[in-house]
Amino acid sequence: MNVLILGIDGYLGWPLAQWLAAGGHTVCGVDNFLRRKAVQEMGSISAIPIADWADRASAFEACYSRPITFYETSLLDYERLVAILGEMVPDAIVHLGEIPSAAYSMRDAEHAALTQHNNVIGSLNLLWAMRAACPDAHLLKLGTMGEYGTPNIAIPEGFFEVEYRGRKDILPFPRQAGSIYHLSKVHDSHNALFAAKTWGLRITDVMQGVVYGTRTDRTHPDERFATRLDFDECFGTAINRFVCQAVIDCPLTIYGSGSQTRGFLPLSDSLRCLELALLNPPNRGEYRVFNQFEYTYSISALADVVKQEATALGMPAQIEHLANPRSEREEHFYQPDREHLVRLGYEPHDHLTQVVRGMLEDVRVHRSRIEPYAQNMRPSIQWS
Ligand code: USQ
Repeated sequence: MNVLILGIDGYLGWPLAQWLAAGGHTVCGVDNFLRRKAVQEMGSISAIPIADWADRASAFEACYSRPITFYETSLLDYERLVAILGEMVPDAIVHLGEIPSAAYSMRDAEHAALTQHNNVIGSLNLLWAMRAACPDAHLLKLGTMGEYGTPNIAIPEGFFEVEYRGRKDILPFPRQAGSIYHLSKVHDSHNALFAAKTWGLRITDVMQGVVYGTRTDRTHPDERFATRLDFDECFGTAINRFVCQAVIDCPLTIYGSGSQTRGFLPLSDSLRCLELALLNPPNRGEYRVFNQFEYTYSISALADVVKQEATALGMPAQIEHLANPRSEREEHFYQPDREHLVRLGYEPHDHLTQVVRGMLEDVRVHRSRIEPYAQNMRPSIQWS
């Protein structure tokens, strides 16, 4: 399969390129290096050193005996996007090319507008470009579990049956996003559903939980294949931050009570599920939604696992409850479905302890690299 990865230089994009190449697929990619620039803007770095694109591309060519076609462009450049799709004629496009941070989008008006403009208009351009250049391709687009928020009922996969005033229908499940970033994903989902219905595009919208991890089952040992691991308050996610905090002996920063619960999944599972979705494309005109996570955990439970594993490795970690900088429910019901990927062959196993231990081992060799950035562990962006 010929797969175009948008956002190929990112946390998920780079290991996905390796995963798919190792699985025999042809991979090409687009990126504008916005993630590298945004982490720099936060005054931070990746805990694990990452190679620049030229080195990544030469490592890829040496390992898989074929070059990787790459275009440096933003999805905001519509004409360029149409030209790339026309040239590549991909069987599938994996869309990871968005700003992924809730906190970044809540910094100020400028970052809120930047996030929504980049994400919503970039994705809208992609839908129009696919219509023009490759209407038969499968769009595998990364949404987020955070689109649903935390309703007081179970969360289905995208759609649910409603009975209202004596009539029934199957309707999109309400989206109640908790940040300007998560709202950008909601807007994307609406546009994608419209494009499938109106232009006959085939689209899978993956509502992904929080991904954690440093390696995958298919990560090549050459360090140029390493993916980034962020720990700053915007681009570091909960477990990734906790691991980096434990390594530099900084208290694990639980926001509020830590009872807030989310779906989490290791990096390997994320990529395995994306490949499963690619191998089982939807029909023309079909817009389907997959909820994607391994298990749900409270933030406190995750911090306890990181603390326990770090202590076992000789890094006695402390936990600190900070005033929650976010507006989010801490005590809430949370019961999302995730059957669609299981039906395609995904087998969730509880890998949390094992993966956290591997992360601690991978990160601790970079302790002195992270230490000068310890101030990035404390949150400063207030939601309200
Ligand atoms: N949290 C802490 N301490 C921290 C960091 C986070 O307690 O140091 C808490 C937050 O308050 C929140 C939970 O952990 O309740 C998750 O926060 P997060 O920063 O790990 O993840 P989030 O902001 O939700 O966003 C991340 C990715 C985003 C993806 C989303 C999936 O950045 O791209 O869409 O996870 S989900 O959370 O399912 O919406």
